[in-house]
Amino acid sequence: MDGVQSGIVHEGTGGVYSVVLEDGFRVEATLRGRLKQEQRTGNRVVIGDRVTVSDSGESRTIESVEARATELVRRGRGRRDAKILAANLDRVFAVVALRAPDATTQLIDRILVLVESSGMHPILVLNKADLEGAVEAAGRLAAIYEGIGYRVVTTSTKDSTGLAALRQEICSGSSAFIGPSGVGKSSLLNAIAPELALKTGELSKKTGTGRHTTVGSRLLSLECGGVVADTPGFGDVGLWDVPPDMIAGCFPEFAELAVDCRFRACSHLHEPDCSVQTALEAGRVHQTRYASYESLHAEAKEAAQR
Ligand SMILES: Nc1nc2c(ncn2[C@@H]2O[C@H](COP(=O)(O)OP(=O)(O)OP(=O)(O)O)[C@@H](O)[C@H]2O)c(=O)[nH]1
Ligand SMILES: [Mg+2]
Ligand SMILES: [Zn+2]
Repeated sequence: MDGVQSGIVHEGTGGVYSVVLEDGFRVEATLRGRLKQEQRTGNRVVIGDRVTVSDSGESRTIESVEARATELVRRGRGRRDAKILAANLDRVFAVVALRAPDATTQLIDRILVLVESSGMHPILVLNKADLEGAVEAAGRLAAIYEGIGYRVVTTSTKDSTGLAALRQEICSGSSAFIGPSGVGKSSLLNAIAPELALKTGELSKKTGTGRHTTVGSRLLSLECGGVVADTPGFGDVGLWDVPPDMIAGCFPEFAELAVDCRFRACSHLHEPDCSVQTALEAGRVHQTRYASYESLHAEAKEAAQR
């Protein structure tokens, strides 16, 4: 059976890629030599990539990779560490837990910036709304983030809060769930689409954090339509190699104000006539957001000097 078909990469481990072809069949394929070369230079084939696959009858080979519409990038320490988590996503859900482990605005801002630095606007999911004190925390956080323009969905896999709203959003196009370990990313996907039967894990008794139950990102086909990536929780959400002057652009409410700063390249840290600082003093920019900006900017600057 000869011929070339296009498809989407759903999984890739140890040099073997699982590709769902246009006709719905799932096949395993390896990379054409030329692509392997690119792989080594960092331009890796990732989940969500649209590829063409040839079939020799005995084996299947990925022949080409289409240009990506979007790339979700997690930058590491040093530019070479930049890791593309997924390609061609329509939307990203930044998932945190209101309790166990408690989300802080610092953590949320870091995750939002990670997605914004890839040019996408995440949807914020506040999970574990059933736990004590969680509803109050959800109200506080929703006020901040909805005020900036983010869509916020409060959920619980235990009492089904928000699941219908979430289901509606992931049943078309392609989505990814990202966030720390133990916040309930896999549990949420199981609650929305029980056919997935994903592995979920208890929290560590000692630290109250997740145990990194999900290993490796996979794109999953949902019965309701749409594909979704369940990703491993990241423990350390710091030190991405985003150029320092790109950080302000990852805070949508700053970008809007920045046009009125006296200097075009204003860092919003110490310049005179800075409209972000003016808005901060007037209470129109949240102190927690500004604090996150300061620390992420400092981190990015430090990383750039290394
Ligand atoms: N109380 C409560 N617990 C939840 C909720 N959702 C998930 N959990 C619990 O949180 C723990 C971690 O859930 P997982 O779904 O494995 O978390 P994860 O984000 O996929 O974690 P990693 O795969 O390690 O990144 C499990 O013990 C779940 O039962 C929720 O809405 N409420
Ligand atoms: Mg998981
Ligand atoms: Zn400014």
